[in-house]
Amino acid sequence: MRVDIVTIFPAFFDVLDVSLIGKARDRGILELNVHDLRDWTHDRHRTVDDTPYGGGAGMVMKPEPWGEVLDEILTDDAVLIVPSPAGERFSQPLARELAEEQHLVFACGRYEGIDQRVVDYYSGRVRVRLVSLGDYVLNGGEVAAMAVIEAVSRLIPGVVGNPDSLVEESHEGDGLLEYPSYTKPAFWRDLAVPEILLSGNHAAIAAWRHDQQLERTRAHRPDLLAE
Ligand code: 6GU
Repeated sequence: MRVDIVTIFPAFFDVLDVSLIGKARDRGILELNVHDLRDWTHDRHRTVDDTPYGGGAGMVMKPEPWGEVLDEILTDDAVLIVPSPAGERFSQPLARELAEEQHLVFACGRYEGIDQRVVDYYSGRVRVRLVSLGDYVLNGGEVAAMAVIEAVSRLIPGVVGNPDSLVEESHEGDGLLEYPSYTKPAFWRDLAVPEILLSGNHAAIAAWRHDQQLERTRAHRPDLLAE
């Protein structure tokens, strides 16, 4: 998969050199390019924003630099992802959908967003998705893009070492939250590992884990049970 990110803060994405994503890049499974939007400006101050038509607080990102960089980067088969609190909610099903794509382009806006005509223009040329992480406000699209990139790239075959670790997770399979996990030592600070996990009774362990999933989901995410 090819991923391009356009941002005025390229340094946000330095961390994509490490961990599983870094390894996937080294192994050629993932091609990741970060572009500084200011490289597509032409004025002395490398201006990317201006005041909003109609008035109001904050600044809006100008369309021209976006047009220049996206004309250069977008391929016909690309999906343009615009992180925005006004977008559809990001989810595991959307991550699975995006993991099938050949080319993702992230347009990370700052301030009060990007001039709407950028989305309108490219909607006529490629598939465009406005994507939100959830119902809270971030300063810009960078952290959201990072979350989407991590959720998507770990679903690409070969990125996560053991594919079994992808199926028993929260938001996969049965739609319940994950059960709690324990490892050695059997006692830590007077806290014991639940005895059932030491029993060797695999059916009883599976039943206990399912019970824990239900209890956790009821406590933290009753909305998932209603579905
Ligand atoms: Cl994608 N962007 C911003 N600025 N804030 C958000 C978000 C995105 N998702 C949740 N909050």
